[in-house]
Amino acid sequence: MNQERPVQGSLRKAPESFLSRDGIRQVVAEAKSGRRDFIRNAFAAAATGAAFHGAMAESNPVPTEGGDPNILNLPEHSKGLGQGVAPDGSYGKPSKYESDVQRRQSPGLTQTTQASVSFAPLQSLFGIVTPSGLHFERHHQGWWDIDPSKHRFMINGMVKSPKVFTLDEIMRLPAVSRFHFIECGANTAVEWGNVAVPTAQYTHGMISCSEFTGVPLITLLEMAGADLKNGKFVLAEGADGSSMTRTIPMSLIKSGEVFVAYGQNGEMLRPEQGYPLRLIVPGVQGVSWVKYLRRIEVGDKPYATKDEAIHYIDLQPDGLERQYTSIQECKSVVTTPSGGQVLLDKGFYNITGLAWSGRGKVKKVDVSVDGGRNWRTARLETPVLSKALTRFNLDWVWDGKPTIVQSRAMDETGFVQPTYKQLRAVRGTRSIYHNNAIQSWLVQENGEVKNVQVA
Ligand SMILES: Nc1nc2c(c(=O)[nH]1)N[C@H]1C(S)=C(S)[C@@H](COP(=O)(O)O)O[C@H]1N2
Ligand SMILES: [Mo]
Repeated sequence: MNQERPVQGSLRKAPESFLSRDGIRQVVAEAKSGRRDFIRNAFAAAATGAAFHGAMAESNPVPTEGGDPNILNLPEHSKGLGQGVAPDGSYGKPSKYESDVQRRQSPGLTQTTQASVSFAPLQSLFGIVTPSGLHFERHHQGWWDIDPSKHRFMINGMVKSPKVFTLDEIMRLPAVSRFHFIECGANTAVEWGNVAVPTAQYTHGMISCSEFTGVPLITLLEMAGADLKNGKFVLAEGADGSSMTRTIPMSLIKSGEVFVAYGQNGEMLRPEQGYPLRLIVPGVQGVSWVKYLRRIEVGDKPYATKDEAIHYIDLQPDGLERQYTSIQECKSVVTTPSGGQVLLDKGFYNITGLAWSGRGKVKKVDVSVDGGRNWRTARLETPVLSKALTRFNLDWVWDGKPTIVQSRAMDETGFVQPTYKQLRAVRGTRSIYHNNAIQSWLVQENGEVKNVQVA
């Protein structure tokens, strides 16, 4: 009896091979030939009295006589000497067996010579922190690795004395470290038009969550003697060629939430994320988190820059545009099971996913496994932090029949994530930004999971 367990990792990885029809067929065929043995083994185990309860018994790996070589034979790594420490001066990397967990460009977007968006592999991640090397990227004019010794940060406008800081000067100041998500306003944009990109990476992968470290902007403004009474807005400007300039309301800065970060997950920011300085604007869409931050100007009105007047506006059903829509509303997505993954058999599965809100903490996540007719409340894993990703989990026994899996988040303000029907009733169909509708994954009878839209 062949005891090889096929397609390990099919649940969480949604490998790229799954994106082609042939790839999916091959994987499913392999899975099925494995599944027959698997079911036979389960029966054998039951007959010999192996103790498993209820649905768990059906889907748990069950060792039997006949023998899995991977348990019977002592592997090389249990017999010999392992490798020494990593080469001196080296930086650690993931296992080679995880090499398909990568940022990727979306098949739903036009491919350009200099790609400007890469998506984080949400379906392969655990917990709430995005590993820095898998953080999504959005560059309007390419990224740079800027020499920190030459980088300068200036505060001017309605201030007593304009001030220029070096990185060292900023790093001497009182620091904060906080976990926050950053979501591009265009995350999930292609789904407005009912373009079904295949995986959670492409539907929702323009979000990431890190522990950022830096100095509250209010501290720096006070040092420059900013007019905090008449100064109602600031302009944040980046040092790359995109002339990225965004208006941030002073109210957010006075709350102490906005900070100038140099740290990301315990080390310096990655170049792709704005090394050596970026603005952190919790809850607000990614575009306002200006990277390569070089200037803050204090002013008394919004600046209506190109990235506020022409881009990042939403065309409404009445023909008018919404402007300055900056908060990322409450949203969630199931990451397993999700598009491109394959369930190998009916039985027990841990449903897991991510929820977030730009207005505070996630209060509750409900999950439906019948296309939205019935909902069960998922477990929120701690920590549940304000304006950070929140992980949810829920027990599920799949009966092997086609079904639709969805999640619906609610935040501490009582806002409930809308269905597509509810969202389109308000926003129409011609928006690009701020799609926070409920995502639906169709689990087919053969175990393949597909992206579908439910009205
Ligand atoms: N200087 C600068 N800041 C920028 C951008 C940019 O192109 N240049 N892109 C913005 C956009 S649209 C988003 S969504 C986020 C992306 O951040 P990330 O690349 O770290 O994921 O950065 C924002 N800040
Ligand atoms: Mo963005």
